[in-house]
Amino acid sequence: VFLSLVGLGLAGVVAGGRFQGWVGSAVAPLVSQGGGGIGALIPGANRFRIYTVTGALPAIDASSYHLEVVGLVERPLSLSLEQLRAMRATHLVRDFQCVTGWRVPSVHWVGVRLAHLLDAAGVRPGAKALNFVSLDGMYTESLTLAQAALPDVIVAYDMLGAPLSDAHGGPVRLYVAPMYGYKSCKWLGRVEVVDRVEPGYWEQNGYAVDAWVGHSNGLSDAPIT
Ligand SMILES: Nc1nc2c(c(=O)[nH]1)N[C@H]1C(S)=C(S)[C@@H](COP(=O)(O)O)O[C@H]1N2
Ligand SMILES: [Mo]
Repeated sequence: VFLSLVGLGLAGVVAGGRFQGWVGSAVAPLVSQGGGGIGALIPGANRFRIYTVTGALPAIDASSYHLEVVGLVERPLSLSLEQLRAMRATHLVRDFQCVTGWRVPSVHWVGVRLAHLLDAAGVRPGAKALNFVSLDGMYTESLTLAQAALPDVIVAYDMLGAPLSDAHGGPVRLYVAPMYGYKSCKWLGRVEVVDRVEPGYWEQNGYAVDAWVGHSNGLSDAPIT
């Protein structure tokens, strides 16, 4: 299982890579960032690997940013960062796990529950799922409406005690706490309410659409790093 996941990952990165030198960085992450604690002293442990399938890190202007919530809704939303920050905040502290095995313990996130945004927009009859579209122009993700209603699925604007950095998908990314990292779409620009699940970027490259940590992608609950 491990080898096939690695194979899939590399194939996906190569297929998504457009820039010279990017293939070389597929095995090593683009950047590693300290998650704090003892792991910060051990190379490769307790660190985020910064991922981007385009080979570039978008820098999105927070002052003109808007999150669109569109599709099968009564009231399409276009929310500035200020408006998002004015909504009721949800704080989460969870381990962050990539399906390839790295894990960062006890990461603090702040954002707005996706369920809250969907209530504000008013989901129309016939809606079944959500598409998440990244402002990087390439990455997409999906959730069923039932998954999106979970209390630990948020549209995040703070992470690690600070506004989300460009590298981590700022100013706003999705954070799906109960699922592997690939569900947590960075540089989130648009949420589309749709009538069926459309598999996202990595799901078209072989990963499970239902990405529950410990119960998907052939993995068990045991720590893998
Ligand atoms: N837009 C975008 N979102 C993305 C990715 C990506 O390449 N592009 N990678 C995903 C994967 S596989 C993981 S594990 C996490 C990594 O988050 P980080 O780059 O903040 O460490 O982002 C997810 N969201
Ligand atoms: Mo990942």
